[in-house]
Amino acid sequence: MSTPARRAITVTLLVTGSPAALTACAATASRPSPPPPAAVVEVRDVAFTPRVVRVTVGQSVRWHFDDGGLLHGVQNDSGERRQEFDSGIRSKGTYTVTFTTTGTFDYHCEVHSMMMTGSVVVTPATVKEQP
Ligand SMILES: [Cu+2]
Repeated sequence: MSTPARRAITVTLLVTGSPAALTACAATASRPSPPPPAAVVEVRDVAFTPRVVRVTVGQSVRWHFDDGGLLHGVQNDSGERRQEFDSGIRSKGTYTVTFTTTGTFDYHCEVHSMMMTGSVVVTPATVKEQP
């Protein structure tokens, strides 16, 4: 049973890969904290707010579930295979996705698929200047 130990080593190498992460680890000596999300979507009042968010490739979107105990989810629409995501059904907490490819990614709440929909628009990290 060497798998857990090997996994721990892999995680450590990833964390210490960046000087900033190394500093953070030395200061807190706890779990690494990911960079802040570029956009936050509130899951409240049986809606996603804002309904459309825009980020660039490599940035992340965080959904914050806070609807008085109502169960919701964040699931990418079927047919989209380039960036799949699924928060599961939940009533609180956060769910974060880092988008690694450009495009418009439509999603819905599995519980209220007719009422709760949203989109993440991912644009290139560097926009070419027009000639
Ligand atoms: Cu819902």
